[in-house]
Amino acid sequence: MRLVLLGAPGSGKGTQAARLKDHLQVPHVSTGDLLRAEVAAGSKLGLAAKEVMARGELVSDEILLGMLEDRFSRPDTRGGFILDGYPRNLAQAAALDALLSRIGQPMDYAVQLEVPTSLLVERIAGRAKAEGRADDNPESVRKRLEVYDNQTAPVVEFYRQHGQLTVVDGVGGLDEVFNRIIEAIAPTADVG
Ligand code: B4P
Repeated sequence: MRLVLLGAPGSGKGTQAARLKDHLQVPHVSTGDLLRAEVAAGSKLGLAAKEVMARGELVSDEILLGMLEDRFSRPDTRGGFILDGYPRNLAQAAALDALLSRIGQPMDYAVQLEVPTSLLVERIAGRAKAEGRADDNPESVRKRLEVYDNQTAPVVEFYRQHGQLTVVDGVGGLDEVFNRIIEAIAPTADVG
């Protein structure tokens, strides 16, 4: 199963990807997590990404594609994956499509988690208190939501046009949303 989770910041992509990974027995590939690991390690890439992320802006497409190619070259993704955080603009969507065709692993599903903005802000504020992530402050959150509307929302149309999109209501408890996703991908959920 090859699945990409789409949705605004705070829509539950990372949260649901962690659960789907256990259920579908495929790795969770989160570009946010990969970038935060680079920042924590103090690598050259991490140094380049740190300030950009803290401001709530997008890290360069070039860095992201290189990181993703590297991740997909590891054997654990051969049986499928759950991608979270990528693509975030149309150029990334096209690059991903080309990469997956090249490695013979076309996407099965793009799942869009729909959550109203007021709830997104509330959830991220909750995480800010619990985890203190550098980009969860009000100014960066405002920027992240703006970037989502301007650059990432068109990606949803990209997958709709490719016949891969399924929209899921992301409002509700963690299990409730999880069960909706499983139902939406049910026809191939046992493919592995
Ligand atoms: P990400 O790490 O992808 O962060 P995010 O979009 O904010 O979503 P996340 O997955 O963490 O949160 P979730 O919705 O699960 O990106 C961070 C930054 O990295 C970007 O701003 C950018 O700078 C950079 N970046 C990453 N990918 C990039 C790319 N492709 N190109 C360029 N730059 C890139 O959860 C949020 C909160 O809601 C959590 O506290 C969770 O517990 C809570 N929650 C989730 N589901 C809930 C539910 N059903 N009910 C109640 N609370 C819930």
